[in-house]
Amino acid sequence: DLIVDDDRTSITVPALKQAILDNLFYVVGKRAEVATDMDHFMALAYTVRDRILARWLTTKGDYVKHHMRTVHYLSAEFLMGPHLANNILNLGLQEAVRQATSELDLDLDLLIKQESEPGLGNGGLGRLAACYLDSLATLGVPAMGYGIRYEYGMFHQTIRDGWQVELTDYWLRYGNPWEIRRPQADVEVAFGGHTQSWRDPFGEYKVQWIPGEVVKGIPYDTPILGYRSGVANTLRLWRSEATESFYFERFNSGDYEGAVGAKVFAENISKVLYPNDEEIRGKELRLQQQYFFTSCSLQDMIRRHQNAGHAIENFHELCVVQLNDTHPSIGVAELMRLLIDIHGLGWDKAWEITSHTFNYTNHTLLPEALERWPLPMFGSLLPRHLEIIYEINARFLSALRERFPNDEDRVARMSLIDEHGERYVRMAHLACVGSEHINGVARLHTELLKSDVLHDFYELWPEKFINVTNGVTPRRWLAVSNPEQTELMISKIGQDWIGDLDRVSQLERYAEDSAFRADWRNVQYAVKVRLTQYIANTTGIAVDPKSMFDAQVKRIHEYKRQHLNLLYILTQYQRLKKTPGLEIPARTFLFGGKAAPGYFIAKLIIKLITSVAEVINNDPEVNQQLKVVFLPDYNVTFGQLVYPAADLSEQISTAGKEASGTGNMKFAMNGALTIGTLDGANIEIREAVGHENFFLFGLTAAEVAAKKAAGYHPHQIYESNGELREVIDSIVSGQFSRGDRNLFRPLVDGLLNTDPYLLFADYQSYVDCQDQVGKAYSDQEGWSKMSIYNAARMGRFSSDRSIQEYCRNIWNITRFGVDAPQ
Ligand code: DL6
Repeated sequence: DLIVDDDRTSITVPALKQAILDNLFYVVGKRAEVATDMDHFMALAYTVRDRILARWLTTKGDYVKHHMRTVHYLSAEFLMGPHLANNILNLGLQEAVRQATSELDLDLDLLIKQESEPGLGNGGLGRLAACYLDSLATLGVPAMGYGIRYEYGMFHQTIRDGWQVELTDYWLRYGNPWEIRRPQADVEVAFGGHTQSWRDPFGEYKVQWIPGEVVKGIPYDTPILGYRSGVANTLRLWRSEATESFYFERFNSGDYEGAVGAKVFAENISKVLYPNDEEIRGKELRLQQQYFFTSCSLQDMIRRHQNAGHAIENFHELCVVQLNDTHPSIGVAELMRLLIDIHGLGWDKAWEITSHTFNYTNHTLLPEALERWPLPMFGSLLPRHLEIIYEINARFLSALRERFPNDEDRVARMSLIDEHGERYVRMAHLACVGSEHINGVARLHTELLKSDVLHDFYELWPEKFINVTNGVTPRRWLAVSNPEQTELMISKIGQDWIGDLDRVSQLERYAEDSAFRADWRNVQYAVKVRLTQYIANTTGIAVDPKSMFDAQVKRIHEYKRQHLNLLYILTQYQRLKKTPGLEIPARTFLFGGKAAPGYFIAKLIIKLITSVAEVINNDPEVNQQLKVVFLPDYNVTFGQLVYPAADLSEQISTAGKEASGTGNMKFAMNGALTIGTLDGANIEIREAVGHENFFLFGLTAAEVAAKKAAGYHPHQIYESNGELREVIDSIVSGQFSRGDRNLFRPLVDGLLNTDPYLLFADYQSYVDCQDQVGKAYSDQEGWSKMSIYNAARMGRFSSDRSIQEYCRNIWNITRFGVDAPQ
């Protein structure tokens, strides 16, 4: 069912073998006798890419030929993960490639491990973008991803003396076999300087921007192959470079420092990803990055639109833009500038196009994550855009005053400019005003946007607000990462579910089949053995694959409450010390995640996890029943090992804080049970898998708000709860810090005094629930049933479903697919 393009890209085993050898010689430039594993990886990657190219070029041609309305997903982050295994799966070449490599005496799994992952994202938001690209291509939606080709991606994390230490991630060291540089499609982006205005001979007001600096954006394209759809869309990432003219002008006039400075300015823009997931304050380079990739992308879209023979006036009919959070929201002002200053349209027509082009996804409820830029910085970097924003604001506020007369408080709250004290440009407001639709990423999150964070905008434009609950791709997160479970599932229900996860429900009936449950457990055990070996190799810690694997992997953040998990571990530790031989099922607590480099408390949480691990793992009185492991450098590659191996998934954020979560979906799809709060998508997961198959605890979002409003006193809880008090006292006593009573004081004092994320309020409920989990795990038959029900009922959480909703409810895309052969 796959195309054979020609002899060069045939998919027979002999052709694949020949191609690997040819690529090794002609592209990598090595003979097999001296080639390293990395060389062989490269040769194989080129072999796979060769087989994607025909699909890629055909897809592009078809979109143009059929004038298809196309989605442009603008995101400052794409956390793609390694491509090789995923591309092999999506091409349907798993068996052929395994056979070909084995006949060449190559270990395919070893080659797959050579690929350094493009870690061009922090966490949830960037990984969601990657899942969505996979689904867009799988469903044949005309789409393109646009972002930044950071030279240094997310930092590597090592642990020294229990603390996080950051190392740079030069992911391009050995080259990137998937991308193609397209210098002929470069664009120029301006910064700084000033504007000039005049009236033309017809009395029209005209503005020209005289920039201070101009840089060049060079696109690097990566094909994104759909799962057996025959479609390959494009991820276009921009690299910033100096423009020769700017550089040479200064050079020729003898201004060597200026010339070098211009080059440094240009190249710095795409140099490094900011490693903060929720808060970036006032960093000018970050604003430069945002404007750089957004401007490159919009100019590119306009050029392609016009090259295909379409009029600029129809731009919004064929081009739709999704803003992945506010990071590209400067695009609203930029499209206005391009349409008016460059393409000569009037304001009203330009606004009609712009406001029908953009849509905005919000990804966070944390107030500190709502982006705003200090007005002086914004104005000096983007003087023309500030003028345009003032004009958008003036028109918006006058319409607002008409609708809500005598309500200046509302006007001040909704203005695009924050005028309380220092002045700021509010990027979320710009996104709301300039977008046709605004969406949250889980039902509760969208409701909280409407009732709280964006309430004024909801009152003004209720029809703009839509919910699209997140989803994840079952290709990477099940078929690629859990081949053992995948094979067992295929043996019972075939493989259609990989492309249509709703069909996984056929697995339900096997939950009551004891032979199947035994197979399910055997598979789970094999997967845990794999992780056990990895843990031993990376940390030297021996864990028992028969113990319950209880995992919390995600960014380290107070609202995600890794330290609540620790409070339970310490509670169990105290109990075991008091009552040796206490009957509890053996548990291995697995943690993984990075802290933002400047977030001290998050780093202290890592230090506490590693310190508790050291004490517990070395205490022979407890270490048969408890083990604690912090796995360094959590990333996509490592996620692929952890999600399949977990028995229990920790989704324990304070209700009302986690927008959706997507790790919660990856775990449950792989058969883990969840212990969680009613937060983000947990609520919908619990509904889907059944309340009886989910361990629920904690306050609801409404109860959290009410408790805070009524005055919350964590110290009283500490006083009245004996087990909690003992745990807190043990941390303060220096038991986990070699006698140092001060080390963890900032963390503990924060909990005792304010506890903004209500750990103490949820402590007892969490402990009781965890005790229930322990009991449930002792009944292995019952646990397996619940595990199978979880896996079988996760169809809704495929990113394919999310993308179908975006197409229907937001993008108005009805034509899918291309002429390309499958
Ligand atoms: O929507 C994807 C993902 C959600 O699942 C998480 O709940 C949310 O925390 C995350 N947000 C970010 C940071 N974003 N900003 N701004 O990654 O988005």
